[in-house]
Amino acid sequence: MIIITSGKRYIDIDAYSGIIAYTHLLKSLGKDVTSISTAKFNESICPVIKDINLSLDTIDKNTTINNAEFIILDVSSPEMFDKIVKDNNKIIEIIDHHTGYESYWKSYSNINLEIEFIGSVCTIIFEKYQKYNKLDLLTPDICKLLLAGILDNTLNLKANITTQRDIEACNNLYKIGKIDKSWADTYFLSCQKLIEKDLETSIKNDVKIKCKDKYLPDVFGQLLVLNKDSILEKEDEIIKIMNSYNEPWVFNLVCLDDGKSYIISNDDTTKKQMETLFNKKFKNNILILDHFLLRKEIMKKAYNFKNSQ
Ligand SMILES: [Mn+2]
Repeated sequence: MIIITSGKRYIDIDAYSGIIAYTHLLKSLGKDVTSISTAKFNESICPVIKDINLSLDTIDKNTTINNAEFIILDVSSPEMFDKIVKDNNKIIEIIDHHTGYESYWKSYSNINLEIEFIGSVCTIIFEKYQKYNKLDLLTPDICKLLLAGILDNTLNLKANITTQRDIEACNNLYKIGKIDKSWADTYFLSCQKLIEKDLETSIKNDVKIKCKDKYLPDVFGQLLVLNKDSILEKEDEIIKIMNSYNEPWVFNLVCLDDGKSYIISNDDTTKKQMETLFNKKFKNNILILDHFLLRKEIMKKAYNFKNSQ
């Protein structure tokens, strides 16, 4: 049996949808495959997504994890893998768009490695449907899942990381699923409502820890919202939640409707790092980027910056 899974602490819509859609595809190719995650779902897996009648499989007594082989999506740093992955030699495939671990996996000839700096893993999964000539298997529900993964991870196709492949995948998915383009707003609004309902859980389900050695503090939070106003009103609450990690932290509030990132920090060293990195000044605890950046883009920028010093 093959288990398709992702990260251990939380998964987002890119991983969630990618796992479901890839499982569906490989099953149609006759493989014995199941989708399992023991991680929490972050706020990108919102009510609009949960209303879709597709989900991951559950572990039951018939699930034989010990003999399984693994496919891992949307993560390639081994310490971040779902806890059910205990042996790298059982991994047969890794598909990710976070860079940094390409050379680590080179010595594992058992692994089909696909790491590309592209907008979304869901784009790669969509392309696999094309490659295997299985586009007829893309039901409107699967199209919606893949669309949400791409739209979320590319900031509605406006993030710098967005490639032509992401755009084409979205256009195809809208068309194949007969989905109106206004569905993107329906999706993002559902995420925003979930965040507003429980800010603390939303933040904690999307915090990256151990960003060290990358010219960044150890704790890096991020939220993606349609509109920032109701969130920035709660700046004090965000600071309190981030302070609970007892480490220097930085927080990236990505706002879709004005296209900006609001970088929040209350620590002098971190503020100086961010000011150097972006050549911009904090005003109190907030530094505003004129064009939004995703955390993975900021991490890459910080990593390159550090190595150029
Ligand atoms: Mn992703």
